[in-house]
Amino acid sequence: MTTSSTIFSVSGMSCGHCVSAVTRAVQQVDAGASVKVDLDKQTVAVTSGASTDAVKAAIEQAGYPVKAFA
Ligand SMILES: [Cu+2]
Repeated sequence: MTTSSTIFSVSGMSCGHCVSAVTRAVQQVDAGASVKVDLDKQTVAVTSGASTDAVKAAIEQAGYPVKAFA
């Protein structure tokens, strides 16, 4: 499986609960995903074999709108 790294700009993350909610959501798509949340920058850096669209959908379903990704 090829992995790629994507940085998502995500709205509404404010505390450790948000960090674990977003991390859990991404890891439901890919249990082996690396997820790094930066609350100051409001970004989520994901290294995963799952598609960008699938990860974006998972973050949004957890309740955090994705504004952009690159
Ligand atoms: Cu929170």
